[in-house]
Amino acid sequence: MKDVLSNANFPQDAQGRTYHVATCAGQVANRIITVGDQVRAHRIAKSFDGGAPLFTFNSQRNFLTLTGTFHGVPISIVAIGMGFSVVDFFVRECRAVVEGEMIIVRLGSCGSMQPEYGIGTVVVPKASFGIMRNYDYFHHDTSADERRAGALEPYIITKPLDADAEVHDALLAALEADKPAVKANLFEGGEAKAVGNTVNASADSFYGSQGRIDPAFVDANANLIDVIRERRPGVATLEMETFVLNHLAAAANDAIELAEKNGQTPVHKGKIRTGAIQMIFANRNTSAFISPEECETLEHWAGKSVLDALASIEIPKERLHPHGVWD
Ligand code: R1P
Ligand code: URA
Repeated sequence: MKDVLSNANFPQDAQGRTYHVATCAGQVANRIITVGDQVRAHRIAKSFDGGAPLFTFNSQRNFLTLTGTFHGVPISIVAIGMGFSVVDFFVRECRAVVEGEMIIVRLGSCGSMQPEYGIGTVVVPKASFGIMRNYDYFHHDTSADERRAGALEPYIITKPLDADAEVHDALLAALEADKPAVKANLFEGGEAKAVGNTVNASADSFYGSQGRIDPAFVDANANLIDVIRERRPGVATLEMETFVLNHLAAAANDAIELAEKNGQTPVHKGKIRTGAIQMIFANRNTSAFISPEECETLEHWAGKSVLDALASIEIPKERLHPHGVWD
């Protein structure tokens, strides 16, 4: 690290660059697409006006920010890696440098829990819940009786949190408007299809808390998939970030409402709205996994659709960041 940072509570350098994402005001747009994978980020950025971003920065902590315009509308693509904690870094640090309203859409891969959604299906969830490993269950001080009595369960399953309804509808409409023609040998012999109004589960691991069996570890998850299906009937997809994104948006919006209720000025003058598109890479019903050609087809379709959807959602001028690399 070469920059001098100050403020241990929220470290930033003299230009206002944050510690991990390492961008400052004017480098990140109000509309953001977040992905796990840097290859996907660069692929989507090819659809920016002029075929390239206006601003590119890959931080020392591997958060890649690409900001450009699409049909003249400023949009940032931020590749964050995987898991709950990177979503926290990303949302808080981007919130700190963007004034006004934010619309954040996650474009990620996922596993399918529903037999009718195979490889080639792209899902737009209306809500997401969390699945977390309950570390105390595995602690050596926890008695077998506590485990048997169910006083401690190995996985915590949260209540669902909604995505923004307008963002959901715009994403689904954009996907449906631009469905790709698909070669017969792709997608388990089926077509590329978009499905909306589904429920997602975000887990804190690709492995244990998604019910994958690994004899090298004690995971107590042999029946986890059944438990998830029983507690949250209709759950369609499993991935690792969307729930935390919805949670942090709700926490930010609650902070604004609380400040206003107490007659204070909120730190930021705009709410965070969220949505997600999830591409099925792993079919947990058939055990099929996506091929590189299928992946490229889905990422192209879904990436272009998120750009179309984000550009179509109005943000009033007074709730936009006042200046940026897009001016
Ligand atoms: C696991 O392979 C990763 O893939 C999914 C999960 O949420 C997790 O991040 O999303 P991305 O493809 O966006 O990374
Ligand atoms: N990402 C996940 O988190 N799980 C899957 O099964 C596939 C992609």
